[in-house]
Amino acid sequence: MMRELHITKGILEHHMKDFMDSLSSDVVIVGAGPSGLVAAGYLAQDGLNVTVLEKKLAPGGGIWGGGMGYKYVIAQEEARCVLDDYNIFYRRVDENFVAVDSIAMASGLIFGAAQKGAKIFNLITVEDLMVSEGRVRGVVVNNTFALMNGFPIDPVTLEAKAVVDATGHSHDIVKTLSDKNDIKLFTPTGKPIGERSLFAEPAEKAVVENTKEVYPGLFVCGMSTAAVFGGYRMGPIFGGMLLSGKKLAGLLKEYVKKH
Ligand code: 48F
Repeated sequence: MMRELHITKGILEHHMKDFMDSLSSDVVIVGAGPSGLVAAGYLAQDGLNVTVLEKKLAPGGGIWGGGMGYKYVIAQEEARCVLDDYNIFYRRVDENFVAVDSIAMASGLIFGAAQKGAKIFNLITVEDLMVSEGRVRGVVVNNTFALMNGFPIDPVTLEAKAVVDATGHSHDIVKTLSDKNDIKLFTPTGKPIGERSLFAEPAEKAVVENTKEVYPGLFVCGMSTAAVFGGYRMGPIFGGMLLSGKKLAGLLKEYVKKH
């Protein structure tokens, strides 16, 4: 017999189990765009406890819309290995580039990261960080609807050995850290430098190079690296995002062992 009670109980029990498992993660990734999802999948595949927090209803960030709503994005040959690891299909443009259906890529990265074991939560906004004794120790989270409505509801906290700002252009997490605390980031000015106009080739290189720790316990990947370290934007070419996520996973595997 179908009892509605069982439906509700099933949802609450499983959600709460996942959320309890995320109270203390190896890595919390803020933002479920391409770079964050790729990092999450590789880290989870290696057995780390990874939590991804996405403020919107649909994870996927800036992938869905392709270029100006035309639903393909481009990836370089060097990044094809990530598409293959996530079983995402593509069509060849020439020997250097492939074209990827943006809807297949967004859904493939989301499903791939979840299937590899990352816990992805939507409708949760990271509004602040836990900072003490010179390092980031976790995130302060709230329900997106509460924030959208301006309700005076206090947030809760999730701790992590490492936190990642994968929030894209807005670099919300690094910005909040820098604005609210008298600290120096690992940038030339000690502050976020700000993103520069579009210049695809150097932008793609820089996004991978600048995937790194920006303050003890806080890492950046994807487009937030440009805002933090003063990189160019690149438009709808996504190889740098995929390779940034892959590089970050490599860095964090070692980092988590030491912390
Ligand atoms: O912007 P986004 O897709 O991140 P990315 O991995 O990729 C950038 C590309 O999509 C594109 C590009 C490629 O050439 O330039 O822009 O750097 O995804 C960032 C995600 O973070 C979420 C936001 O909703 C989006 O899905 N986000 C932003 N701030 C917060 C957040 C926050 N405070 N809490 C939770 N999620």
